[in-house]
Amino acid sequence: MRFFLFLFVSCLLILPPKLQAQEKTPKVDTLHIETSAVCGMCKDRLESELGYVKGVKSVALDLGTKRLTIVYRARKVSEEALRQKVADTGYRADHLPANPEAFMALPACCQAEGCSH
Ligand SMILES: [Cu+2]
Repeated sequence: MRFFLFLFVSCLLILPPKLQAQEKTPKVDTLHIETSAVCGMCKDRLESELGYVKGVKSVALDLGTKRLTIVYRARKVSEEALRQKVADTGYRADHLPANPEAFMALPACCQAEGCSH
């Protein structure tokens, strides 16, 4: 038990300098995510939901390819967090399946492939 406490305290001591080092190199990255978006409503929904995420600079969904292009600051938000946000909005994000509850909350049209809105 003491050992774990020691580890925990060590982590606290080691982490801050690392975070500071990352802050010195502000970097903007671009991430592409394959989604299961089907229509213009999906596009609006995903773009606005992802737009709220801290660290995200811009979001654009190409409905032709269903690909989401996100420009973001890597030191503020991770790729995993961005994919998770897409999944939590009700859409598949690459290999991450959509959150079932969020998916069921989508309008019926948005749950089906081939929606023509
Ligand atoms: Cu839709």
